[in-house]
Amino acid sequence: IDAPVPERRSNDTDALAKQILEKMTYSIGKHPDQARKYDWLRATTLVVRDRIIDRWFESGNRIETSGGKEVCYLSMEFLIGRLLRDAINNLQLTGPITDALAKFGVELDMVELLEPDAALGNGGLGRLAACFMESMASTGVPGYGYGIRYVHGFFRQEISDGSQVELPETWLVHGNPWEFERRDASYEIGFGGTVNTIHETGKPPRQMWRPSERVLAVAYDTPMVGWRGEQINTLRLWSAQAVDPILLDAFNQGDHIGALVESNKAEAITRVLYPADSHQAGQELRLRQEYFFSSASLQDMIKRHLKRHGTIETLADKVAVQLNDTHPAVSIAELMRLLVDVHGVAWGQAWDITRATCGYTNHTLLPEALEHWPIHLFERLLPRQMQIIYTINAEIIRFAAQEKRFESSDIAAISLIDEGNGRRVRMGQLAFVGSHAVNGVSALHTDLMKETVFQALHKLYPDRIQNKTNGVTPRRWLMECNPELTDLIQEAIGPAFIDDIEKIKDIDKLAGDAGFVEKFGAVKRRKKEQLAHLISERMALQVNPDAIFDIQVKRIHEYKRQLLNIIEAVALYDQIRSHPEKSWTPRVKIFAGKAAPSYAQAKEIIQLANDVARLINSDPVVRDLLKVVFIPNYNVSVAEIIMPAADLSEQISTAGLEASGTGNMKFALNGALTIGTLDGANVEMREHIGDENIFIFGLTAPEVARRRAQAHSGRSIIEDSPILREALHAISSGLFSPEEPARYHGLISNLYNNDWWMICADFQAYWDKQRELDLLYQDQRAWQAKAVHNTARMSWFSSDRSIREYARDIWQAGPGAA
Ligand code: DL6
Repeated sequence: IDAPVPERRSNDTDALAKQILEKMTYSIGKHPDQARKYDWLRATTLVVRDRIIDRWFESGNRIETSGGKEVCYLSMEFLIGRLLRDAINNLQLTGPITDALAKFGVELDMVELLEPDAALGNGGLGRLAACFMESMASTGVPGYGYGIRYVHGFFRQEISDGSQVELPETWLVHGNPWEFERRDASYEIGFGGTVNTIHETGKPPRQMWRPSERVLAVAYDTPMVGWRGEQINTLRLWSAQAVDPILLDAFNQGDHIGALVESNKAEAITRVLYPADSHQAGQELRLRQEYFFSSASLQDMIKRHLKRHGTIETLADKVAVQLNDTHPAVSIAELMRLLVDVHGVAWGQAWDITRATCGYTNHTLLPEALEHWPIHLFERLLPRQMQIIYTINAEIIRFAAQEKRFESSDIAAISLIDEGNGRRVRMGQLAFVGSHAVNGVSALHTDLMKETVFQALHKLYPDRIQNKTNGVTPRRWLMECNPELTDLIQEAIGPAFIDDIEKIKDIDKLAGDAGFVEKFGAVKRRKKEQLAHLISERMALQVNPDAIFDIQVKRIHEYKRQLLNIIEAVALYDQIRSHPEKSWTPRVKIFAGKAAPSYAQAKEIIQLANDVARLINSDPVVRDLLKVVFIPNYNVSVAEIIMPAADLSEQISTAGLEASGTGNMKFALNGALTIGTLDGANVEMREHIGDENIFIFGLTAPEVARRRAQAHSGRSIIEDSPILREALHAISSGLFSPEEPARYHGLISNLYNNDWWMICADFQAYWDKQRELDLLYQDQRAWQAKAVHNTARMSWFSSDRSIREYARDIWQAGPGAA
């Protein structure tokens, strides 16, 4: 249709101010005199949104007319955070919007802080998906993010008497001005029922699934704004609704609750995000969530493809589906079902299309996180998909056994069905065999994939696994969270690095320039003051911005070893008290992160951090030399204040267990030095930053594996190390928990008996590195020079680079693709 296209809105201050006033009046229905702070947020968001929409249409038209390939990124989690600052920054409207709001006496900074965090993810995996959405738009890769519109995102954490308390998160209570409900994009999703074979004359028999239950998936679209607003992609999140909103018969018979049962059951699918990042709960609702969003996304993708290209046969040429971990792995079976049963494609061709279309990213090798579903549950909920999985499995096993002559142990490892564990469907194996490319998220992790969980599959398909090291978007994680550093860099080397982060390398040479290094240190000091202010406001605790800000923020997990860090704090406390005459470098040890509600050991670690903080912070003997802080309710917005304020970034996981890490990248980009193990992306960070600018300690992954195989215990190490022994004794004796002296007995005796996470094994090396850092910090010039090298050499860890690699090697999409 040749409908008129609205003119692009003007971005000058007066036009913006006029439009803000209009939104306040006609969309919000308030006179500026009555407007509350939240109304200003809404009016500003609507004005920014208008400017995005114009460009959104243009991006949509471009992909329609170019006939190019689009990417569908399927992820159960998108940890987006706030969007207003990101959108304003990427549209380069920060100055004009600030001025326009000032005309009403309103500050943009204040307005931005009111926006709730969209916390639709648990941690690394979800935040990576959010960085990838921004980088896809910024690098011109057209595509959709597909996920779930959880009503309640990641829980709000409070600390009460030192322990984590989980409270519901309610990001949608004020409505969400960024999203558009698309009732025209809604699909039926089936569960349960039976599968019948249909015989028609002249045609091969086919399978027909008759689900016993149906729910509706309704799309909500949020624009994802790329840098300079040149490309806007779509994040399409699915909300579940009942096909029949109310059972009128039941209602009319007086069963008012029963009348709503179906509706409640349907809506439950998208009500809450499961709050576990590395543990599979095995619950039916989770499988329903996974299938629900996978099926809706694939149906949507196929519908769009058919509308554009008319035939299903070209699907793999026009669409790339990326499975973000195994959560959407059921997509392999569902895509087969849609192709074979719904679109009449022959099995062999459907399998070729499925494999050519899909790619799978693995984000963890932790055994407890690998998804596998009991067959009886899978079969009951998804009977046709189960049949398809059996058929795929039979073919793969035949190929391995007959063509490749694999032994039975390898066949057992390859099988999509785990026969040893009460019969379960292995989602990792399903994702692997149904994808043309399988990737890990750091070089080390990719090697470990080949050597461990996917060893047999790697032998069967030796070209399938590749590495795509993670990255973070420099817009949010430098420009927006650290405008002071951005300005300083721009002053020194000009603005080119803003468009091309590789150019940030130009500041490397300024590490030898005393004036620049001093200014770099001054920016860090300012960011530390801002964090000190947050700590003072939230926790009524004063910390000294001249101390080393030594920060570990991430999910709480035994393998991430917050416990090692806490034990070091206790040991340091002990040493400061025993040797007050020494010249100690003041330190503030800062922790933040959430524990999965069912993860008892992680919650115990939170409590220990808080107990240790309580005693140390109130001890006048250590004065300003040591403080311990646990900042509650870590989320993306808090991270944006924390990352630029760190002197020292703690990346101390047991080697071989952290797939990549991305916090490590955000910290280093903002000039923090890293103390870390040779784990995940730390390995590659060392290669880029230089061994002399990163502080690596501890056992390597093969050394950890060897010790574990020998049933390593911590006892002899503890007995030989007075510093460690004293620290453990202090914790175990109840020094930090006088109200319950035995509180940490179990935690500490585990270290004596087993030391599974190599805390004792790595303690001395960690302690020594920390003391080396103490000394270095006393030479501010030397420290800040290393900090400059860190910022200068982190450009490779931009998610733009990661996305370009996915686009080139896996998707064959985006600029430069044929
Ligand atoms: O790849 C993103 C992120 C990595 O940086 C972390 O190292 C890894 O722990 C995390 N994995 C998860 C667990 N997911 N699952 N399943 O969040 O992924």
